[in-house]
Amino acid sequence: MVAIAAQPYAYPLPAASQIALVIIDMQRDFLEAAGFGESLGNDVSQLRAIVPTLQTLLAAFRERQLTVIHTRECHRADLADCPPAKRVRGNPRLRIGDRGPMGRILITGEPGNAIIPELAPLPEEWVLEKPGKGAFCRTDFETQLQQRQLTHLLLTGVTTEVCVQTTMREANDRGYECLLIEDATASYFPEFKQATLEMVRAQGGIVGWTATTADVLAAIARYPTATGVS
Ligand code: C5J
Repeated sequence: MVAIAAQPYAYPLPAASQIALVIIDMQRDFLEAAGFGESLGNDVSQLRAIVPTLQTLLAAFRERQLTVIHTRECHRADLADCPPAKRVRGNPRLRIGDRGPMGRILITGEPGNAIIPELAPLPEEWVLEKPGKGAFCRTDFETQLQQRQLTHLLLTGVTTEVCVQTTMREANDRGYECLLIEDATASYFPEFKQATLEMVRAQGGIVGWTATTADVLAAIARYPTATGVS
């Protein structure tokens, strides 16, 4: 069996056509000053540490022509897809839809809503816009996964305990085999990241698996590259 060395036990690798790297919300709004993350009072510099790791994963997936899915948390300009509860909760400096230095906060098409340049999607890559924390909430994500016959999702991105964990739980409930890449996800709260890793792999993998980038790269090296040479 070809597998990724993972916790709580080895994660069996499917056919190359069935696996996807899911990069959640690596947007300027969460990683740069004056975006949504900072408006909530967070130290956004903490999230940058995973960028080189994600670049390595992205290159390995692209080299093998494996599916890459980028997500963006965003809303329509008229906020029709933003529940009032989401907009009014708390006491942020700038609310969703307010104008900040990077354009309107968390609004699709605004400069701050873009994925950071280091991880910019290729024109042919799948970019899922999602109004919720989870990628399945009010999107066609499940339909698209089914149409493409994807069954195994390797999750990365930010923030671990919010959009990443919500998406992983939604996917797990729908029957997808999910693995969270430990050093390719980050939180504004390191202790929340650690707790998430432990809770997803507890009880025999109740939400899924976790593994390091090194172990993922070692395993996917079994898939042929576009040129046939690894
Ligand atoms: C948050 C996210 N934290 N992408 N969004 O509001 O995790």
